[in-house]
Amino acid sequence: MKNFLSVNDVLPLQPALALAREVKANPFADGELGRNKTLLMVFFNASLRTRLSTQRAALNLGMNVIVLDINQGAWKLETERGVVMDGDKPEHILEAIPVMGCYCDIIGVRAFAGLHDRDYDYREEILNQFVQYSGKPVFSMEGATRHPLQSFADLITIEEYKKTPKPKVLLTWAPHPKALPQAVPNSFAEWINQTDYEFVITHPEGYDLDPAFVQGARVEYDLEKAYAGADFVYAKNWSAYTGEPYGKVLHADRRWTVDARKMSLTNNAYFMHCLPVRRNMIVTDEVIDSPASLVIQEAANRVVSAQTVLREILRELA
Ligand code: AN0
Ligand code: CP
Repeated sequence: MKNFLSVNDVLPLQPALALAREVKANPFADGELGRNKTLLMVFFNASLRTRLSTQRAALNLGMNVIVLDINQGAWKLETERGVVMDGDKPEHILEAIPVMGCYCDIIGVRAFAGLHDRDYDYREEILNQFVQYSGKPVFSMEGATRHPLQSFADLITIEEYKKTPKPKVLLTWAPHPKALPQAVPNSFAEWINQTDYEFVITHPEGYDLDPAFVQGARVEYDLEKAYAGADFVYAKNWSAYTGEPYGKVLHADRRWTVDARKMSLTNNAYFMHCLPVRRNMIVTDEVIDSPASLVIQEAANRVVSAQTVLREILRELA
């Protein structure tokens, strides 16, 4: 694997899931693979899980790790081309990226959608410039439009807990007070669309996702029908993608909060969320505190997805 930016970099899925099982069963088997190799993790945005799990994965592989938080202690970076740099940003990404590439063997990048300009976000400008100018393999730690390490961990978790070969997986929008990117639901849809599960997406009118990610999935606006018989309920908030205004909160209707009543319509479904989660907005305490909740197991599997990806990139470097 050269870069890891979307599900397309790990297809076909079954062998990738088998590798993940191997990594999980024997996390220290490749403790020499990363010797004298350095991972640089670059964060344009905050993180708890991605930061710790990816670092842990690299340590399991014997790598050295450097972490750079762009907004804490680094120069502010200009990302637009052709601008007169007379503002508050002293360095351009065009120098900063190749310089970062000089100090490491693999680069992980977190650069969320700005949610101001849909075309700019959906071009994945920042991640793609790292691919183009760093000279090193690059993996996404959540870009503007996808969060593939999360989706890979989600799929590993569903595979571990599914009780039938083709479970019904429901992706539901849920309310949140602030505008959030579409990266997690886009990516989740993109990965689940590669499986033979029954996949249903539900959201209020106006919150449609990019059809490129929804593909053939059934979109169900009726909550009762959407939840009926589900084996997994995957909740996430996202801001508006279609129409105007892009990247805005249209409403935060708490009828969409995942609660025990809706969960009772399911086939004893497990509850999933990538975290961080706002309790009693996205999901009630009762549901997230119940044995049906897999949120901690999902987070634990972030080490597995990151280690599987790093291992495959390191193998190609060796
Ligand atoms: C981010 C998002 O919704 O994309 C990160 C999730 C992993 N969430 C928040 O900013 C709360
Ligand atoms: N799920 C996830 O990526 O969490 P962080 O934003 O804390 O890394």
